[in-house]
Amino acid sequence: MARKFFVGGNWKCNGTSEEVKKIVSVLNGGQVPSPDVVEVVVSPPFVFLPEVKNSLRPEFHVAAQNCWVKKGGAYTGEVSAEMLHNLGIPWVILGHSERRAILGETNEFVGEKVVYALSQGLKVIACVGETLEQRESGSTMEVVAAQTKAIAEKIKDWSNVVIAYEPVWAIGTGKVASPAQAQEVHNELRKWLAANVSPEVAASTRIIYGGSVNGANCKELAGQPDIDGFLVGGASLKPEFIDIIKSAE
Ligand code: G2H
Repeated sequence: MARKFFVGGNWKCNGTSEEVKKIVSVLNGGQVPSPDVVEVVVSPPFVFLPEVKNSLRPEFHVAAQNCWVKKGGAYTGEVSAEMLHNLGIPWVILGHSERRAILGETNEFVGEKVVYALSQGLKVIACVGETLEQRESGSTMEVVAAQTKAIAEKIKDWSNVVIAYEPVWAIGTGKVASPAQAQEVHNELRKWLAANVSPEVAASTRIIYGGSVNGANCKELAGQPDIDGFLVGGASLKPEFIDIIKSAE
């Protein structure tokens, strides 16, 4: 089954309203492949979501960078999946390694968040990935499989899930995984899905790569058979994000 190329821009905790306007204007003015070829989703901080959603070209969509694990209520500082759905925000990024590492989000907690967000009608970009220490000790696939299993054992329908493989050692470090390194994990992950979920889900689920993707390295990564797109951090704040979207062709 053909998997449509997916390019996500994770703005993380960056931007002022002036900067946001500039980024949106670059995105709106960029010549990019048609939405039949590439799905583009940008993820500003919560406070800018409505503004970006309302000013962005209609074929690009927005994602939140997180949401609460269950129904809203007395959870100070949190934003619920229902609120995002109510505002017409279609996507949410869950399980980013910065949240796993800094805020202590466990595999189980991320799995619960994915289930709840899907149940509220959101589509999910679920992040997985190993640390340098885990890679060097040879446990990359074990770590990635455990992170994916915590989601897989709780959901049945994968049609609204994109998996983002983001090796922690490549995030924001300028040290991108080589196309062969990324392809190897994407392929293993797809085999894991085939064996543990179903061959259909393995064939149809998009597995995108994240970690120091930029305008110069995206084309070769995009050429790998199991790399179905990117989750881009730093470079998604710059005009080169347009070149990354173009790597879909
Ligand atoms: C990985 C990525 C975006 P960057 O976190 O999710 O960020 O491209 O800056 O490494």
